[in-house]
Amino acid sequence: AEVAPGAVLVPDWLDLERQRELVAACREWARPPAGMRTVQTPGGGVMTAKQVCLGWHWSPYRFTATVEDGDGRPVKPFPPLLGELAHSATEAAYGEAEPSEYDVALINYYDADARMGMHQDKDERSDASVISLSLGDTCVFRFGNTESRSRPYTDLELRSGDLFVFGGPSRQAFHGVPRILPGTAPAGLVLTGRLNITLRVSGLDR
Ligand code: MD5
Ligand code: FE
Repeated sequence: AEVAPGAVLVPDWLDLERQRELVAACREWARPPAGMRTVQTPGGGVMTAKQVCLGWHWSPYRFTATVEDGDGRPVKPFPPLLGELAHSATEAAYGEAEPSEYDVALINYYDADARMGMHQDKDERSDASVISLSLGDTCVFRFGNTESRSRPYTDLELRSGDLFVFGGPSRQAFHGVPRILPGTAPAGLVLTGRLNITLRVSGLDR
C-alpha cells in the first residue's frame, strides 16, 4: 500500500521462518567485536534504541569504516544476503528493483521503553530508497512531512514481518518511533522487544 508518494508498506512480507532466520542473524551481528552499542548524540543525549551497523558504521552524523564511538574495531561486512533482500524488497514495493548496490545495514533494537525522535536520514550520499524490516514487537511508527518534525504526520503500526520502503519524495520525510507495544511479537519468534533492519546505499567507496 502506498502511504505517501514513494512510501510503500508491504504488510507481512517476511514469513515467520524468514523472520526467525533474521532474528538469529541479528543476534550474531550484535556480538562483539563491533557489536551492538549505545549511541551518544553530540548534544549530550543518549539514544534509547541500541544499534549495530554492517558495511559502514554510522555514528552521528557520518559513516566510518571502524566503530569510532565504540571499540574501534572494523565494522562487520555487509552480507550479500542483505543485498539480495534489498533488491527483492524494492521489487516487491515498486515492481522494479533499485539499481544501486546496497552496502549499509543499520540494525536498531528497541526494548519496551525505547523510542526514536523525529528526524530525517540525510547522511547517505545517495537518493536510493531506504528499506525497513520490522521484527518482534509492534511499534507505532510516525511518518511525517519533509518540512519539519511537527504535524502533519500519520501514525501507523509496524508489525513483525512488515516491509516499508521509503523512496522518492518520502526519502526525506521526518519520521520516528514514538512507542513500542510490548508483548506483541508473534509466538514462535524468540524476541523480547523490536528489531528494525534498515538497508541503505551509502554512496561511499570502500
Ligand atoms: C526504525 N529507523 O524503525 C526506523 C526505520 C533510523 C530509523 O529511522 O534512522 O535508523 S527507517 C525509517 C525511514 C527511513 C528513511 C525515510 C523514512 C523512514 N521516511 O521517510 O519516513 O528503527
Ligand atoms: Fe531514520
